[in-house]
Amino acid sequence: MMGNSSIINERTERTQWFLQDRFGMFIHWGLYAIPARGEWVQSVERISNEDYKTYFDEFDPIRYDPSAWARAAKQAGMKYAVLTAKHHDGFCLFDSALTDYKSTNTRARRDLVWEFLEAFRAEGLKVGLYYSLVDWHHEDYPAFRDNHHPMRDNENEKRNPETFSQYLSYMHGQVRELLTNYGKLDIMWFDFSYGEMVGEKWKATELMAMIRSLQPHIIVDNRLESGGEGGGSIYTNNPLSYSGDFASPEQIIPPHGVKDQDGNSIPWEANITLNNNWGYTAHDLQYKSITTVIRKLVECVSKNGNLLLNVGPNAMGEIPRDSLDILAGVGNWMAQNSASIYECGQADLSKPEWGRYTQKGNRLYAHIFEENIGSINLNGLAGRIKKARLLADGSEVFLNRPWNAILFMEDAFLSFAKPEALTYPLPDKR
Ligand code: FHN
Repeated sequence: MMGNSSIINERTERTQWFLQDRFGMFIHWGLYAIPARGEWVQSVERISNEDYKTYFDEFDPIRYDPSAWARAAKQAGMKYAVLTAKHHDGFCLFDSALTDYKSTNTRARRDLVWEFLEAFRAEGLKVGLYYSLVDWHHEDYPAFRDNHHPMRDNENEKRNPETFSQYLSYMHGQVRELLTNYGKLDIMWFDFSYGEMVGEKWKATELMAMIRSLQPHIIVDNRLESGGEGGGSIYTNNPLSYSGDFASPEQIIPPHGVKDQDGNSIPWEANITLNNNWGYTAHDLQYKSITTVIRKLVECVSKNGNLLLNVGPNAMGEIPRDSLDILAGVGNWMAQNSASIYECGQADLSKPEWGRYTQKGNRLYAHIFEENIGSINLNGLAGRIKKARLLADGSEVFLNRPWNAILFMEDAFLSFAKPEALTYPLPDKR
């Protein structure tokens, strides 16, 4: 079936930089950093807007330094960043003319989005904004009904769903503000559709027409039609104007990447937390290790995908130290191995049992996850690779007998997707 080739062709052109950059920072920040129990705290604990306003009255991130955030992202090897301009609680981190519920009306009296964009652009990173379709604060947004999204007390019941179109005018108006008043944006990250609230329920065709008219180059995720579980017309070869430019699997890396119904790879980005929460939590200390993050990044790229790795700054405006330490460790690995990530994608070879491959042109990168390099057998590649070097220092990788494969690629570079392995003794030269 002929797909909607013009939309697919435009999507391919718009996402070129995205598929080259591969690695970005997700930033969930807002009033919820004060209760420090995650970004859904208002809903899960059924806090009324009146009680939640305590945090609005108090919010004053005196140590907010987006340049420090940008430097941490850049050092980690990240090439772009996406900040929550408005999350589900409706609090706007930008100076919207359409609401008083915004950071410029808090003690901070700062346009936090503007400062973020300026700081990350100054470090050479591309910038995106996350915007929640869901809004627990706006008087015309109807409550969720199913118990999957526990809502606050039934103050929402007083709201008249028929005035939902008023909310849509507000939502579209704020998106227009972000795309008009904040310079060139590279990504618009909507979140999220659910139940019957998909596509035209958000007046998505009209919204996307406005977005494309204001910033034609911008790339948009697929959540005008889906939630974190995936879905929507982006998976077909006949996408709609609001299908989005990339799929957004959440907290998972799809086993075979993301492909359309004909098996064609489509742009995708796994968004993943460093611990178990998107928003700052004082108690969640279950952080992923540096090795785990590196392996997730390698796995995404090995399947033609991106990794959007989340940080949740605290109420003072600081990225938590645990998160910074992990980013620094990932950055140390990227400093020596980023050639196996940037502009790379799925290899022509199937996944080896000892790790993963990524590839750029005729250069193959073998990412070794296993401890003992000697047990790894490249015989299946015999006659196919001419030489192999260790990516970290360019040293010749002396291929002991199981390795005496002459591999097909012009040259193969071995990266150790485990930072400790960088010092792992290679087999004695024979
Ligand atoms: O409900 C949100 C959640 O708080 C977070 O923003 C994630 C990030 O992908 N998106 C929604 C859950 O799918």
